[in-house]
Amino acid sequence: MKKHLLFLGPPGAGKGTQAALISKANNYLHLSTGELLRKEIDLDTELGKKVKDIMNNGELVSDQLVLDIVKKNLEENNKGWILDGYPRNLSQVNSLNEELMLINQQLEIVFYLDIPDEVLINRLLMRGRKDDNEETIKRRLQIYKENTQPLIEYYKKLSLLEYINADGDLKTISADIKQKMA
Ligand code: B4P
Repeated sequence: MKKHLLFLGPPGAGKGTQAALISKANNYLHLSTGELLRKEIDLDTELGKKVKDIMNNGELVSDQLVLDIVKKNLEENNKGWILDGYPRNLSQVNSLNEELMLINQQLEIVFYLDIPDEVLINRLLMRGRKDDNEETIKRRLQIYKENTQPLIEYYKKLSLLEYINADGDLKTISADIKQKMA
């Protein structure tokens, strides 16, 4: 069973949903940069104050800031892990590569959760989080296409990419992921 996984895909593809299911079933660390940042906002910490408006506008927070969060969590962890929502651009890929070299671990599979734009827009509007309004979703999608989508080609070239059709029911999608992890 592969232990070092990354979930890649547009906002609303279900990265967080599937990463939570798979990490719970395997007792892996679920490292969601979005979730950790939202926690800081809820607790109204200095960090939370810094990122609140950026996140509510659908922009990416600074690479250094998310790197600090990722490093701390990976270095304190002694089990398998799933990176959810990180890396989101090529600079974050380079930082992650350096960190993995430092802790002597390797990424084993990158799951690319693919879903049509209209399905994810509807999902996010139904959820209705602070950053789930029509204008912010459009901005998040644009940022995804400009910054994150190139990572698909990058990981494909490294033969790490596994394609997942994320337009379906939860169970079918997790079964597909589990089968590809084996
Ligand atoms: P994230 O928290 O990563 O959220 P996301 O990409 O919007 O959603 P995800 O794909 O995880 O969807 P989910 O499972 O929740 O990012 C939020 C913000 O944080 C970013 O915009 C950015 O500002 C900041 N950020 C995070 N990481 C960063 C980084 N590395 N660098 C810089 N900034 C960063 O699913 C969405 C909805 O669909 C849910 O309601 C769910 O219940 C539903 N759903 C899931 N699967 C379904 C299915 N199969 N069928 C029907 N509904 C489904």
